[in-house]
Amino acid sequence: MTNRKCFISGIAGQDGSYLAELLLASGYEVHGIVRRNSVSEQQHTRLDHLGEKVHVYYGDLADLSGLERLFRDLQPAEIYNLAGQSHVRISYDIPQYTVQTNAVGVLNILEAYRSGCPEARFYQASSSEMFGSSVEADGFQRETTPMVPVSPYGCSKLFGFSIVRNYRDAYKMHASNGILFNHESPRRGSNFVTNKTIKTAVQIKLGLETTLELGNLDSYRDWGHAKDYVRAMHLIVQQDIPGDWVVATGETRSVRDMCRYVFNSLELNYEDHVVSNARFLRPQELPYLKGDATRIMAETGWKPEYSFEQLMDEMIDSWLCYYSTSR
Ligand code: NAP
Ligand code: F7E
Repeated sequence: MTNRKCFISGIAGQDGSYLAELLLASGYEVHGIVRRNSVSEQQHTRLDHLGEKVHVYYGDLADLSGLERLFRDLQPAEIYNLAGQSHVRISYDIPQYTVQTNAVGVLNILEAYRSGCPEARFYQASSSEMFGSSVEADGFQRETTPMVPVSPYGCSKLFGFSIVRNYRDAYKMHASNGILFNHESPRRGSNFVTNKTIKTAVQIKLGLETTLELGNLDSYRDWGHAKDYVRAMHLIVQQDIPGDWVVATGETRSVRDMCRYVFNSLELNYEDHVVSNARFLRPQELPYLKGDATRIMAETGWKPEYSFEQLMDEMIDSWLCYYSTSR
């Protein structure tokens, strides 16, 4: 491919920042959009280390004309739509906003792609949350598992997923979905359960905090490392035939197991510190996720390089380092 120009929406998010690093290292010219924030210093914190190597513009999935102009001018070869309101519980507080971004926003970016650079390849950040309460008899979710979402977030992502399939089939566009299970890293927002737990456990260890307030400890998640998952995104876009692929580790653990591991690693007992706060419960919970990534492994050779323990240890070390240098 001669055109090595790529475009990432959500470039300043957890996944966007790792994907930008991966694509820069692979020789791409990397472009992306960030939303305007009144505190401009908060705009690119996850991108600061990349300096001028990435080309960043103001943009929003709600702003169709801005996306159209960008795609017409840039003519990217690959488009990664990672922008989204990504917090499931918060999607209950702001359901309409969530749908505007995660559903109508996908339609907007697809339309800009269709009119401005239809020869490009497109990746959509779809989610295991779309499966909702569905589990196969063998305990896994895979590409063929029915999707019965149980949150405004899951419902909005299911629209995004479906409209990408529709545009692929109707207009013969190279548009694919990655159905990604939970993935974490030191760059994860600290209101997701792994990073919240790890940050507070480190604060407890250092005497800065005494308790960790959580919601449901008995849901199960399939947690991988964001660095492994952005590799999968790139591989998906390189496939000759577009499609939909599950990306997961195939292992599942409860939130309680995750807490036990984190507190034990810091020589603490989670039962002495974790308390329940109904504020963090969801009106409807997705109880169990375990993904079968057989298809992507067979067709692209992808496999995760990080174990659950390595992921947790990296996140713990990151917070220990943060507090040792900031005190
Ligand atoms: P993240 O850290 O929350 O990043 C999302 C990015 O999207 C942020 O930079 C955010 O900007 C931007 N954004 C939000 N609304 C936007 C809008 N209307 N227009 C333009 N940009 C907007 O999430 P992530 O973990 O990197 O996830 C990336 C994508 O994958 C999301 O779509 C998420 O729903 C999906 N996903 C994530 C997981 C996971 O476990 N991480 C699993 C499956 C799917 P601000 O910083 O300004 O808010
Ligand atoms: O919750 C439970 C909570 O918010 C995981 C997003 O990246 O993955 C993510 O969505 C579990 C849930 O992630 C707290 O009830 C308990 O069962 O870390 P989370 P999520 O909802 O699974 C999917 C695949 C995405 O696509 C999303 O973008 O942990 N839990 N206590 C809690 N969760 C939070 N956030 N906070 C608590 O205090």
